[in-house]
Amino acid sequence: SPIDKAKFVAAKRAVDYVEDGMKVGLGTGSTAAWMVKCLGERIRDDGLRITGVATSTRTAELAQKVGVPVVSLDEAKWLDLTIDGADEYDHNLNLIKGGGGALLMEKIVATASDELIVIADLSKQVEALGAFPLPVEVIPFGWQTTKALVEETLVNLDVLGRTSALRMNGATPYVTDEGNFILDLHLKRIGNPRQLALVMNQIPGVVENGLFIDICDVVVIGHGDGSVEVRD
Ligand code: DER
Repeated sequence: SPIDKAKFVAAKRAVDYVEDGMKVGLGTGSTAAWMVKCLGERIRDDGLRITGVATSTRTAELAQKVGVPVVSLDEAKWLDLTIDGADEYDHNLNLIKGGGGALLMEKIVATASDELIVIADLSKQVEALGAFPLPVEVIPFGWQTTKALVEETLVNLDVLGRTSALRMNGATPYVTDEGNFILDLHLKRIGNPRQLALVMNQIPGVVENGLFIDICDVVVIGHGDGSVEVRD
């Protein structure tokens, strides 16, 4: 499909930034999966030598499968580059991430990197963040209280919508790799993403949110016709 082609060409172009000897953060999601596969090919075909740090167990499993060596973040300590997808990016390269449920490890790994390259198709580009529900990771203890506090906090902030929903996995709550729950916030439009990102993480019970502010350095945009655009 054109979207799949767009994701693939963005992923392939981003892998050009990877140099021998680098420590690379491996993102999560369908676009990042293409990137991991392309890395595996360069390791096999060009003898590229890199060390990967995964942002989810499913990315770690894929990396294993395609021959990308993976170590823990503690072992790597600091990374040269992280390549990851996004659910939305705006003109300031601020992001909403977490559609794939990996936002906590993704933000830790991205922040532990000299550079974050986001790979995306054009459908992720927005004038303002917030059409995509904002994922907020919360600990399971007292999550309904946390949810109420989150919604109460939204009343005083520059957002259009104010409802949140517990992310489910069938009939039970979705559980992240770190054993937490996710609330998806239906905000429609976020007027001040920087403020919202700061306020969200002050609420007791909230572990992390999917707003990536001043973290992304480059967005590589793939198109269905195979062309690629780099924005930094
Ligand atoms: O969950 C995430 O943050 C993923 O990167 C997600 O936002 C992008 O997933 P996709 O590449 O499958 O659209």
